[in-house]
Amino acid sequence: MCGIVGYVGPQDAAPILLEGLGRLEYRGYDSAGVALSSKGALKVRKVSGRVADLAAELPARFKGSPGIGHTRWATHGEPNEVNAHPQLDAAGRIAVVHNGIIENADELRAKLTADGVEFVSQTDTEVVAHLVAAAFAAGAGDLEQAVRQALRQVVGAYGLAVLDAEYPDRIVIARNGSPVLLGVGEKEMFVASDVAALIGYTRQVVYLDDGELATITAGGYRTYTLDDRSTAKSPSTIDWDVVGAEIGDHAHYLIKEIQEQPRTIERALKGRIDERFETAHLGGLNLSVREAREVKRVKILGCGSACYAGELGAQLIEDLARVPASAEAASEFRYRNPVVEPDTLYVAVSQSGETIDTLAAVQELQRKGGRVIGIVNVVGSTIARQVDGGIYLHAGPEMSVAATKSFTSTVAAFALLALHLGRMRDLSPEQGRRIIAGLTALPGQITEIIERSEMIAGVAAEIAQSRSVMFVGRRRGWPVAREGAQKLKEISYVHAEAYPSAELKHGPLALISPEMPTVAIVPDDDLLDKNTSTLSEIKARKGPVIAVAHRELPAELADRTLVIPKNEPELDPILMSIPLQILAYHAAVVLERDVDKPRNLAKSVTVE
Ligand code: HGA
Repeated sequence: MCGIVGYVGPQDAAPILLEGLGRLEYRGYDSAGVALSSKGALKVRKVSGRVADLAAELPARFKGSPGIGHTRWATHGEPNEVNAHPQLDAAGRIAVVHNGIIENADELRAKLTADGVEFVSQTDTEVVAHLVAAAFAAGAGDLEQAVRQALRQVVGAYGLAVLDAEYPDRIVIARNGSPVLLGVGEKEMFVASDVAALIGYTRQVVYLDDGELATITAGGYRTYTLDDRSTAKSPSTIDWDVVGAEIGDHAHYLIKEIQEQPRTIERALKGRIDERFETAHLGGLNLSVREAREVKRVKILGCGSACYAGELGAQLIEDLARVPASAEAASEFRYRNPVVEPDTLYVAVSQSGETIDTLAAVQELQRKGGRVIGIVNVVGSTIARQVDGGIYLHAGPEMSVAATKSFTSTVAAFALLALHLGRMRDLSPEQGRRIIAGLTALPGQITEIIERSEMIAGVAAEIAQSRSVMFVGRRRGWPVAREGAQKLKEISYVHAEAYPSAELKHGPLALISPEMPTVAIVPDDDLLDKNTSTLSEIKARKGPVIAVAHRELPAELADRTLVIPKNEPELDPILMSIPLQILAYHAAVVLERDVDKPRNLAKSVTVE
């Protein structure tokens, strides 16, 4: 969600801030703003709208350094220019950009108002600017002390950056629950809420931890805590595939990321297949063979597509390792006082590694002594650092809000984990070889599906005209159906529902009519007869059927079949989800939606 960028150094900050904010656009936002320090005063510009609108607003003389910038995804107060960040104190001396939510903002606002402060915005963020000013009024000796005093009164989540006209050499940054990191340059320093903003500037970053603050100046940085204890931190180098973040000649990031999947699956598998012992080698799990053998249960947590990928992961683990496994929405898990068992392995799934609900679930688990591993794409992200071990997807930056390559890579990572756990239990070498052969066949088969995009686009144009679409699947097809429905609704805004096929007649069959098409996942497996019965039931109610299947289905069962190549039954879901991504993409294009930045959504959900 919303983004923060900051710069201090010899260059003019504005172009750097605008470029950084542009790189964070994919996260979703509704307004943008920047503040610069110039000749002892602050210059501020904000717009309700896009970063390009902000750039167009800036006069040529809008120059200075240091500077801070923000893209806002409103939580408190409607998205408009006044509520956009930076938020200022009454004197216009202090500017604050903030991601997160100040939970006691009302209380603080009331207290400040009683002291005579007049608020101009409806945001929770504005209280921080006034609190910093109040700390100075109460005698704080420097900006760091004022920010620390202010934040000691704040309850809630924040990643924030503070600029003070009286301290034109620095920016003070703080983190509690919402990511911020520092970028280390040559005689210049950056701050960002997401490494994407720093592409092209530096690969040296310092991640702040919760409860930590930092001061950056052109000459370097210092990190410390709220009670001013120093926390020495050295930079790490980000492994960021710059090319991966560029849109190239694709119309949208989404289609680029769909088409990248042969390569991203290859990268997820690279160096992890052990042909000699027919198993997977996962160096980052930090789990000895003995510990892995003692795992009695696996519980997977994620939100949205990460949760659906987790449902497929649970089936893979049960199938291959015969260890009971289940997946649950992290956003629910964290609030239900879960029973945490020592012999359960918990797996947190998050593309960004910043999903606040998943992070909170991880922290709750660790507080109760649970062992958690992560399946994460963004290296060095908060969840990646918080967990006890894990598997990186290495899928490269996923810029489009809707998950595509991260979904399939997550399932591939689960297949490796399941193979690893399976081969140290009862999965035979022959079965291990079968799965390895299946995994290595995936990239070529994905390419074959992508080559059929034109036919899928034709079906998408029909689907786009529907008000509502049903997705059904059984067993492994069920999470595929859920993810397919999710993709369609999030990017095309066509209503979609997913049901386990056998549940249709327990209710939703009442919806089936010639106006409501059904997308059915129909793999050529032992449940084929059951699945074809479901199709007959739908066709008997004159519901149009689009099947995703291994061979063309007869007209009495399906109006259209999206034929995909056959892999191993356990791995088929990876292939079956790809035509559904392509279907959703083309439906969204036909409907002229903002494909990469669907309304109301954000890429990494860092607020509750
Ligand atoms: N609560 C602040 C910041 C919003 C945010 O973090 N969005 O992701 C506001 O509403 O301005």
